[in-house]
Amino acid sequence: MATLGARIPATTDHSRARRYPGGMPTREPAASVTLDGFELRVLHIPLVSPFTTSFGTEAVREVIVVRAHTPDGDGWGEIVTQSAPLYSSEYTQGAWDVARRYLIPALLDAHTLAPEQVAGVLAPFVGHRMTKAGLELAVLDAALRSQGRPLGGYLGAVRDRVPSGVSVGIQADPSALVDAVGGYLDEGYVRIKIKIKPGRDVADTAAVREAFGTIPLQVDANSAYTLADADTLAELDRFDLLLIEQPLQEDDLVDHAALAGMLCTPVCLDESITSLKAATDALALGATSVINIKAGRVGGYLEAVRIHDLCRDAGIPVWCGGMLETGIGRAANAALAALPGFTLPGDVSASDRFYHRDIVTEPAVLEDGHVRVPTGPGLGVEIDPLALEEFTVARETVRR
Ligand code: OSB
Ligand code: MG
Repeated sequence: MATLGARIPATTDHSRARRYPGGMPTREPAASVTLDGFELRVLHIPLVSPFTTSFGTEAVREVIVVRAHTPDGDGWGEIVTQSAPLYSSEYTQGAWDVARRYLIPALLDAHTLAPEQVAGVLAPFVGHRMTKAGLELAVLDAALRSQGRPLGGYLGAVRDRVPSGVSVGIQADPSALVDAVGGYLDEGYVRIKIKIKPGRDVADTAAVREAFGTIPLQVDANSAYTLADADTLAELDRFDLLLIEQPLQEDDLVDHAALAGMLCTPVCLDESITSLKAATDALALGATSVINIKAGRVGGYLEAVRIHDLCRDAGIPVWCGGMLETGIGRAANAALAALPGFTLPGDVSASDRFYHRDIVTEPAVLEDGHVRVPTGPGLGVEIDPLALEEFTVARETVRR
């Protein structure tokens, strides 16, 4: 299914010419689309169980779904912000406002454009990467659907299915955590990630290691520590973890580099990697030796591919992170995770890990520990209009 060698052309690139002295690899750009309008919806989708991280607990996924209207059909995207600015500075109402007030008008003003031009049109507006990513995905989906072309092939996927890891929230106590992890292992998940926070780190990790032996295991702190906690974090070294994800705060690149020098466990950045430039800087500083790539956090799937390319050339392993995506973002993440540099299992779990009911007609399922990369045009999944309607709590259409 793959278009080998297909790569996203960089917009502003530092190292690309050096890495490809014979010239940039060529790839087939997506078709241009004419943008007549965008529909935004806020959805509230109940979670199968509350999800707790170091920054909070959610029982309902609040998310924004985007529909791009074009004369050749619609395209769908997802803005992965959460209801409050706890994981990142972005949040639902901020995303909604910046989308309708600035970003969508700029795209409608451009009117006809290729998906590869979306980031450039939106570049004057600082930040708001998750919002930009959701809009870009809707345009990309519309363009690829009009061409009958799957997103995976367009991005450069080389696999038809991806190994599926699961992110397990903080539970009431270590024994409840062991129960939860045991359930996911029984389902076939090939890698376990547990959330940690101060006071719920060493004992929780020890309990999982003792219960399940040498399973592929990693931990995610979501920025809950400081360098003063280095001794506690070094206690995790004895559990032979794949990595520790984002122990310190988003801006703490220098502190992450210092911490990495004190730990045997590889440090992996999530929150800190907001762009190709941030990834380049973090690697140069020695702040990270593995990268979690999330398209929303970095401003879109095209920037995500550029970070993948950078890491692949630098020999840095990457994996695909998740943001409790609906079937829209989950399909796109499966496509992204099928690129060759994604050498570690990602947080690309089955839809039913989070949701009883999804908003697509064929939600991602776990088969032998893997999730299939959709092969239909664009995202390769169809929206279930009844489910979409059921979960919609706010809706607005912005037209030219
Ligand atoms: O840090 O990876 C994270 C969910 C929301 C916000 C941040 C994170 C997460 C997860 C869940 O860990 C990943 C998933 O969607 O499976
Ligand atoms: Mg994380």
